[in-house]
Amino acid sequence: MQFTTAALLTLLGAVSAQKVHVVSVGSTNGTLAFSPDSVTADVGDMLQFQFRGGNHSVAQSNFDNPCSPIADHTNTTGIFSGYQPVAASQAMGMIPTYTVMVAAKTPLWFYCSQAKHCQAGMVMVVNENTAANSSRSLANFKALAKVQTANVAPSTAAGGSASTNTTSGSTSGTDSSSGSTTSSGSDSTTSGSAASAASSAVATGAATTIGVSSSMGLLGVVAAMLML
Ligand SMILES: [Cu+2]
Repeated sequence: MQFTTAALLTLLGAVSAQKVHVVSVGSTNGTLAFSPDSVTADVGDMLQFQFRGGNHSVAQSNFDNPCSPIADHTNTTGIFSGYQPVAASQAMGMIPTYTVMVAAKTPLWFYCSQAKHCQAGMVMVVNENTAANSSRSLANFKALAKVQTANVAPSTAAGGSASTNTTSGSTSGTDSSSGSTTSSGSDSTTSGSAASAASSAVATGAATTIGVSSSMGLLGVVAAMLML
């Protein structure tokens, strides 16, 4: 028991600076939105997308080409969660999650590639920086998304792969923490793919620090299931 506690404290201490920002994707009553749709994250922080209803995805675009994979317009591969049908997981008492690590302070633009969800406003930004460029706001991104004729999904297997880490944490209070997640890393510039759904995690709620080790690239990726 004492050994277990000491080991846990060591683990938590090692990652205490890393925050996890939880973003809900969709909802049980069909909302076409990311919530929150604007996140400020530091380098090394994690974004955990929790799929709450429907069948959505998280894909990366650039500002100028909403609803279209960033790889179609730049040399960046971008992230893509694939489609995450929540009902299939609910039967097991779990929800899908998709976690990426932020490795740059520059703005990151995301959209849902399902149907016309992007046009409907299912988009978000990480590290919006209107101080650097006032026109590159989330509001303008939404307006631009609204008039796109197509909503294009990235091809599924984007990015490279790296080592697999398994980490674990514990639950306390209303904070969330992960049970065990399997992560697949990524290559250099903003890439990675969610390979497989992995095992359990516990609890819901606010962003917190959890024991996610990372020898990942610019945007490392973790695919996991979260218990309801
Ligand atoms: Cu969607």
